[in-house]
Amino acid sequence: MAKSDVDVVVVGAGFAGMYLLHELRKNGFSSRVLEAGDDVGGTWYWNRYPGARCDIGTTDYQYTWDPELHEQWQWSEKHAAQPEILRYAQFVAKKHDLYSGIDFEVRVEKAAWNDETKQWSVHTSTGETITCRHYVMATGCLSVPKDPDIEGTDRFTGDVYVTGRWPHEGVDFTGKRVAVIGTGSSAIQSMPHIAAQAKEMVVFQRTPNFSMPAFNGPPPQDRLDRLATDRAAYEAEARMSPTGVPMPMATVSALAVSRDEAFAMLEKSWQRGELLTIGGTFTDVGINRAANDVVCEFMRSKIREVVKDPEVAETLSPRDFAYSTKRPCMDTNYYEMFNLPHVRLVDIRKHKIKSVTETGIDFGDESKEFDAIVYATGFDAMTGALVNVDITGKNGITLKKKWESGPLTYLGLTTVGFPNFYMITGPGSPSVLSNMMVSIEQHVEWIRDALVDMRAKGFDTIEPTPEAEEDWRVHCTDCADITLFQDTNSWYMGANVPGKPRVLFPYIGGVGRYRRICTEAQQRGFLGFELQGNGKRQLNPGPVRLMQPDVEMMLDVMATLELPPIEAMSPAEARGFMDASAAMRAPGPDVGEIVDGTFPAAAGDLEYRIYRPASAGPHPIVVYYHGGGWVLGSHTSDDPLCRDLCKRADVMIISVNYRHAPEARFPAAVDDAWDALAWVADNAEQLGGDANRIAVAGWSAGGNLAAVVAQMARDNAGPKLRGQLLLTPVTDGSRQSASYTENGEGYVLTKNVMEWFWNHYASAEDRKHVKASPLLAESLANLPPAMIVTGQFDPLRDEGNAYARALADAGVDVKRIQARGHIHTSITMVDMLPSGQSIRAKMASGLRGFFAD
Ligand code: N01
Repeated sequence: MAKSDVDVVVVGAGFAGMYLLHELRKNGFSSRVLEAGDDVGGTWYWNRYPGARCDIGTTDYQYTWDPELHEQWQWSEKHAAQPEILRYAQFVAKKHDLYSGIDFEVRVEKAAWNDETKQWSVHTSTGETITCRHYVMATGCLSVPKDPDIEGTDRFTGDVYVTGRWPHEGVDFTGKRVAVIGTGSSAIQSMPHIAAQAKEMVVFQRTPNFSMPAFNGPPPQDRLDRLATDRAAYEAEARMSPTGVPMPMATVSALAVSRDEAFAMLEKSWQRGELLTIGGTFTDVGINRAANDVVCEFMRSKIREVVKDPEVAETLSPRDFAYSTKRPCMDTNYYEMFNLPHVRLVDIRKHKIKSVTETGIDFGDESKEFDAIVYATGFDAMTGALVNVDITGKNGITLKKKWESGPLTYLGLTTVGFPNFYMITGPGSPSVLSNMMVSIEQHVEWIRDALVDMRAKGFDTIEPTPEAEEDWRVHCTDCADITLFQDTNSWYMGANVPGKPRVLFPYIGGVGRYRRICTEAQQRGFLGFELQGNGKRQLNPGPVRLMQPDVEMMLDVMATLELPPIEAMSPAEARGFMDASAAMRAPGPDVGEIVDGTFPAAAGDLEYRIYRPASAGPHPIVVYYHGGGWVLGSHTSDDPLCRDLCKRADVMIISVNYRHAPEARFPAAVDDAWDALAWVADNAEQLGGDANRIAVAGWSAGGNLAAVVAQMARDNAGPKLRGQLLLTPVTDGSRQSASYTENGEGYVLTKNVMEWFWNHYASAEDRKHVKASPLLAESLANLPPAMIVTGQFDPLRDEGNAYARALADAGVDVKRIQARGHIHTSITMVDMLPSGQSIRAKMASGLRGFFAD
């Protein structure tokens, strides 16, 4: 007789529930696993439609936790078919005696948290109530078929099939007239098999999908070789990769090569017959629509190569969404099938389905009879299975109610108000955007480790903090915002179910990054969680330090390059290194005109570069000072940023050079910066600008100079400045603030590099001078309006913020932008890091604001 009070209840006996059961037993937790089906296998138990296969190869879609399995189980193909995957699940369940721990044909109907006993009560379809300390939903992301949402479906008297609930005994369509509704993965895999039997098949397509041939056969030799040589290394790479499948990292933009070259590269990816290779061919398929269009065009050319009727080929060609923002499909003979005389494609955008009738389907101006209708209309994905169970947390709040406007989770694993409640591959985790096996194992292990740790420390409950949940929501949104997903109506966005909130349900920051964040949360004393038990309470609200995904990706790439530290170089070497780096960056947008020249400064002529907008002048003028720690850079070194600001703000940017340290130490740069401003003010009209609308701007050391000359202009009674835009400025060289400790290593501008800059520029005494450390000025009153941008992971963050606060205290109009998840250099990386765009848009709007009369 099974126990009705256990440590853990797990819902679902797919790959997640099975592995969790194994780990719970191994670690001495009592458990009940409840499964609605009559066998293990989860998605592979339910989805038995003909042709069902896993799109992730067998080299990657298998458990890694039992090394013996690799000897004991041999996959027959590159992409395993559903019966083989189900047999594998059964094999593992038998091998590890998992069947004895699972109750089959039991549905969980209700689960409620009792805050007095600190337990969950789980009510099942058999009338049993089970109490448990921890409650885990391992119910899968695509397990609840969605309502087809078509008029008259219940009227049809012929045979009806749903791909996600296929009869176990199979279906014989021989001699039948069959309608298939939907053209997602399930339809694309099953239709060639149905067509092979049917007398006639009509495909009702609402949105065409991208599909590529699976080229099924033996597993790829290169992957087999890697596994044979060093399985552990292969698996470790998978766990830290973006998708959970080891793949070479793309290094080139789709826009950086000719169309022919791009197509040749895509052809190579195509020939591999792997789901993720096409999208991974270039660096920017997921984030840049023009780059994505190259892939779309390639995919459409493939359809035209196979489908003989050009009109049918065009109908099958996706035109209105970016590649991979709807799940791409893998097929065997899908497009070839449309060349068969008994297969017909109906575009229901043109010939709308009016109704299903007793005998068939009325669409367009036709009424057609069928013997069978197959609904391949998809799932209420990610949240369907979770909110279908009546789950009530603290204070009587149900999960369904809490998630009315979209799922809120911390790490996609837990949610506020629901203590000791866990989701495996829940919304807000990589889940469906990853190799599910890798993600399942990671979640199971995270939950196992949490339970073991809590038990060891005597805690009974764990619940995320509202701050952590909000941080995670913001981070997920940041990640989604730089991709193309949000423009597409897909089930990833909840768009396939009427009334579902429109958000990107899975986490798109990547499997490896996600794992690092989850591990860090656990290792740093359950960061973002509150734990209680035995009269003890541990609250560690955060902060959860989350970097913009593209910034982190860039840091990852830089880490692989093992670049020499700047502070180990001579200034000449460092300048050469910076010039070489600058040559590899994206150029930035076109502007109306670029003019180079020189201006007279006290110590001789210095160069400037003018960026003029395409619009008619005279334009407001921004005198811009480049970054580079007073040691590196020139009037052209921030070229992409200057172009971007010129274009966005419709202002003239005059980037001026100044003498550099150590050849010319403090205050040479300040003197030159001042001379430049004075010269621009005197010559504004000749330069084509508006003498009454001048502002200063600068980045880093240039921000320092801009702040200093703004003070000098105030003290010298002119030139009159309309504003100062300071991007991650140096404002105080006299001491190092806390952000030096937090961000002193690993974010490009390090504590050591900054010290190297200062040492070249100014003596310890000079650093305290107000012209080196503008924050130390006696008064900051009467300075021009300021916009100050600081990066969360910048050592200079605190001194930038301190300057903003001090200006505001002195009555100056200050706008502060705290660039979440950014480092010192990332905001200037125009056309390389999309997450900087919104910050630069705000900077441009700040500039416009300075000049608005
Ligand atoms: O479901 P889908 P699926 N009238 O939502 C159409 C995974 N999977 O079961 O796009 C007419 O993709 C709908 O049209 P539209 C995989 O992640 C994996 O095929 O909404 N048509 C769409 O064409 C996959 O993405 C594997 O305009 C209607 C189709 O039905 C996910 O499961 C295999 C309609 C639904 O496509 C879901 O795939 C299979 C209506 N009222 C699935 N309602 C492998 O790994 C919906 N549609 C191999």
